[in-house]
Amino acid sequence: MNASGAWDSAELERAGALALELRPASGADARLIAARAPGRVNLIGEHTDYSGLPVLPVAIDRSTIIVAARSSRPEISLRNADRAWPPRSFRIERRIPPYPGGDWANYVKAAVQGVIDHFSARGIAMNRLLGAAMIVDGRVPPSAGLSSSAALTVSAALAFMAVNGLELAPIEAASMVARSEWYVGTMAGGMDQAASLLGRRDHALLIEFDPLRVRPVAMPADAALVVADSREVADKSGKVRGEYNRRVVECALAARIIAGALRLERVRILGDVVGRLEKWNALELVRVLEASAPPRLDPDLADAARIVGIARDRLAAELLGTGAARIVLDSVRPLEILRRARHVLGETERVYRAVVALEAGRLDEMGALMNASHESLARDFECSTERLDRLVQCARRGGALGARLTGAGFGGSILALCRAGDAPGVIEALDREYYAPLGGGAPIEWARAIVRAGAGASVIELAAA
Ligand code: ADP
Ligand code: NG1
Repeated sequence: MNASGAWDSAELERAGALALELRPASGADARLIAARAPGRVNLIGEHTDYSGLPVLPVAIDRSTIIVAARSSRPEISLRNADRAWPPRSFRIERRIPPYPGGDWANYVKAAVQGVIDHFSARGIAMNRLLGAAMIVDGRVPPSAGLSSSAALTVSAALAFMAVNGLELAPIEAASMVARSEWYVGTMAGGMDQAASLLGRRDHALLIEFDPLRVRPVAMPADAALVVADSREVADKSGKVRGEYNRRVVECALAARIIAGALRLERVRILGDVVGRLEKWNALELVRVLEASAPPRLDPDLADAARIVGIARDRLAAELLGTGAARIVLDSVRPLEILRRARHVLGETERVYRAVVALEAGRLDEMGALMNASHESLARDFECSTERLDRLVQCARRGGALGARLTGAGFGGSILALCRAGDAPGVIEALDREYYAPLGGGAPIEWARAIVRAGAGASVIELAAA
């Protein structure tokens, strides 16, 4: 993963500045490690990853950088270039207790815990680990649907592994980090970490799961991607977590309803259903199930916990403890749940059609698929908001070929696909029709910007000063 070519000159400068801040604390000539991990936007394939179904994201030219100095003490001491995130320090031990929910350093703890679990499960002794002083500089806007959390977790995992001389192929690291983010309480799929680790310049990534695999798909040269922030915070370590986790559970229950109706065995997630029913058109399947009104299913929380494979008490805490969403798992309505499945199964078809459209350079078709994705997320998955819908409409009116929410939704950002020459006009339309009426002055440059497909995460060693 020592690919210094993945670093642009601005990132190397940022690493140099962080090194200057870190060195006095860590000894004048300490050899330092620098890890960078990008955020991502998702072209299509939303809320499919945790059902084991495909996604088509793009790693973006916005990254988080961590510079680390080894220390013989088994402790991670953390500072952040943005003083809004307070310093933290924690002991490296077999079971690292989390900070209270919402603490930024939990993502670093998640990464360290993930590395320890991964290597111990493979018989590598983890009792003599080195600690590190780390400083973080994140330029992926947080809680905007661009995976700042994955950029932080991936860069922390890479830095911690490098400090300890541990190596993993990027694809293995992606599986490891994906699972380790469950530590913060979000039952996420593996899209963000895979995109961050496996990103390729000028390419989107078709990512499939179980087992994780990736195929780069070239972005047509005349395509431009505009990201626009709704200014509605979608904080998954906070209030959005309950809604997100509820969708994960609903999709697992949908798989079970479908399996029951079709007498399929060994079905855990919707991906298992798709795998077994190749002859079915997925949307046709949902239509049949709707028409035949499957029997009412009243799973209790223990049942749901077993289906998604985590302890009942933890599920209860994650789903019910947030207060934001009243999760009523004992009165699940199968038809509502089937709408979630309709989105996921339809979205799966759209992902594969999108790959064909991109490879053929058919941007109009790609735009139409993105529009259909948004409609399905809004209507069936109920994760859009009035603001996201409005932003999507503005982008389309401004000349985008297609626009949709990107990331988990419930706020956050949208992504618009445009012909390169039309992107400035789309941004102008967003400023005029969306940001100006919101008030609060002109939007900051990053609130709406053209993003480019960039390289995946990597680690370099910084020369001693
Ligand atoms: P996203 O879609 O951006 O991943 P999340 O809500 O899942 O949104 O994660 C955002 C959280 O990640 C922040 O609240 C914070 O805890 C953490 N985070 C992200 N970037 C940084 C950073 N540069 N410094 C500190 N914490 C960060
Ligand atoms: P964002 O909103 O970027 O954090 C989340 C999940 C993804 C995926 C999408 C929806 C996390 C860390 N990531 O992305 O795995 O499920 O929502 O497609 O929660």
